[in-house]
Amino acid sequence: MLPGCTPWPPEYAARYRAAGHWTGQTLHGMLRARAVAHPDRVAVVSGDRRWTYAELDARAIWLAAAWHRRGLRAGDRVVVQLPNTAEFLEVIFALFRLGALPVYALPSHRHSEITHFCTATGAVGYVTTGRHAGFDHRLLAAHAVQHCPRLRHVVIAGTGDDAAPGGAPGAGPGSAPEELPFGAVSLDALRAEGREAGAAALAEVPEPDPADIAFLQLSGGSTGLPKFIPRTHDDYLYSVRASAEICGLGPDTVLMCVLPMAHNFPMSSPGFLGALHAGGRVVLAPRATPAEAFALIAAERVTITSLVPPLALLWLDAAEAARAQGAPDALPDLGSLRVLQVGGAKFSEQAARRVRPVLGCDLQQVFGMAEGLVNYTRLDDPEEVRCTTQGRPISPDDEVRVVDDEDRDVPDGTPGHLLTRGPYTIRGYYSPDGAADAHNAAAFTPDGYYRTGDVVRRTPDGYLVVEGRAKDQINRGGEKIAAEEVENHLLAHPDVHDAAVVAMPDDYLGERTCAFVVPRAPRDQAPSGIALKAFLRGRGLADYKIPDRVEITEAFPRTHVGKVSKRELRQALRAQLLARA
Ligand code: J2J
Repeated sequence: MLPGCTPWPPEYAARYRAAGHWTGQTLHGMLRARAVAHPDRVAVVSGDRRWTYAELDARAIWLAAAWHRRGLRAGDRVVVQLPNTAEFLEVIFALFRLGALPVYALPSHRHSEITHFCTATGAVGYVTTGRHAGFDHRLLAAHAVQHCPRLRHVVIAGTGDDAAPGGAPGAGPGSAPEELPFGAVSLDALRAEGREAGAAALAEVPEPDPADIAFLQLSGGSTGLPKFIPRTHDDYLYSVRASAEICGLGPDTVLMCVLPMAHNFPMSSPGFLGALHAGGRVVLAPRATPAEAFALIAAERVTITSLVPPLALLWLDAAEAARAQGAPDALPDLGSLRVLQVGGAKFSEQAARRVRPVLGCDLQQVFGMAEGLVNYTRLDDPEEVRCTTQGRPISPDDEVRVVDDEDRDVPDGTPGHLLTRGPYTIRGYYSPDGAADAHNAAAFTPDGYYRTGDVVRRTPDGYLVVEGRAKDQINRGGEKIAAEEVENHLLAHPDVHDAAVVAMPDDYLGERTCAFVVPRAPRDQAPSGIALKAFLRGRGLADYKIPDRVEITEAFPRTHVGKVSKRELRQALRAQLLARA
């Protein structure tokens, strides 16, 4: 196994194999099997492009061949930062074929995050795009090349104009020849190189070991910098296969990806991997607005999609508003949609109850985490269970404990900390040269349970209800923000003496971020909120991590052991918001 990763103890690995959970297939092996079984079926729809299974597999092989010729090897890490376009699939399956590891970055990440991903994982490659959502990612590539000396393979998928149909900048036929600085190569050129070399170039390259790490996923985190989650082919494919079954996927499935593909939820719960596993079709939505998403659902006859709660609310409101207009074309035909999955943050019961009447499909709540454990309400659960719980675990071998502050089990119905271990939950974060050892000692129990940081209540029939959170994190509409990461950036400001970042309630996003700041200088000379936000942007922090609100204060309330009392800060904030409302 990749050095720096914690394997399952051998007796557990043996058990998971004996139970048929771990089947010894790689992620690329899965695609290959489908491409052999039904080569001509459409695998992915991305703008006006439709790739069959055979085409997706062929493209992945070409890229793998080109990368291999250029020296990329099994175990190498490659940061992948691509929007929802077909190239995302092509790139990750090429890396899976080689046994090189994608490190999944979000399109919204900026140079602070990208540099950290590259250096902390020792990445030798970085794949990004041209212009996307008004931002030129080549700037990030240039910055990464300058600050990460190990980077040798920088690849740009397309050049610009993210308004182009298909959302794949410049990737279509007839795109202009590309001038790429800093030794980068375009994905198109790389693919062409591999195509010329042919699949034979990979003849001597073995498929990776299915028990080894397939990729590094980002942790939502609660401490300084994001941690990396190492997932094996075996464990991930189990969660994908079992999810596809729970969600009723089959060859007729048309699964639309609206959330960023790098997130664990749209990737594997059951996500695009689940749809490919089932031999279905993946439709990539470049944007999540109701107008665009509804039109795509109608045009492609989408059967299932997954959203975070704020997007689900937006869709519900838009559908209701369109119906209220009464015009026959105001709302596209959503009749093909069978299941709307909602997860990533708590979905209120009130909103949950609107899904069937407004969108005409079943709601499935999903409570998962990139570290492993995923819970689903089942499609045949009573309405009550689907609207009031966050589901139950995928696997009979998921071990779930709900405990008090001293790690003692609490009875069903009592809120407590959720601990879990099982056939697809990691035993440790990626810790090259011991970098995450201290964090691992805190985040896992000695007997291998992952401390999720979530506070849940278990119902007598084994369903989980999320009650809150014990980790120092803000869940901003499904995007996770580690308070300490933002605090550390604020502390780098010369005029900031101390900083504490907390969640504040928000009707739409569930939570937003508020930064309390103690300035060095007297209050009237303190930096403004606007200046502090600009400072954070300048440090290359992703936009979703920039605090929504900044409060300048003279001192922080303290707990009896002298720590900043975030609970009191949250209470004060709530009182302040109420007073202003
Ligand atoms: C409340 N909190 C939730 C829910 C996740 C499927 C679905 C989601 C994720 C995900 C995922 C929640 N209600 N329904 O990886 O495969 C919060 C919890 C959890 C954290 C994990 C998947 N669903 N959460 O959101 O790694 O706090 O994964 O521990 O991004 O999101 O975040 P993440």
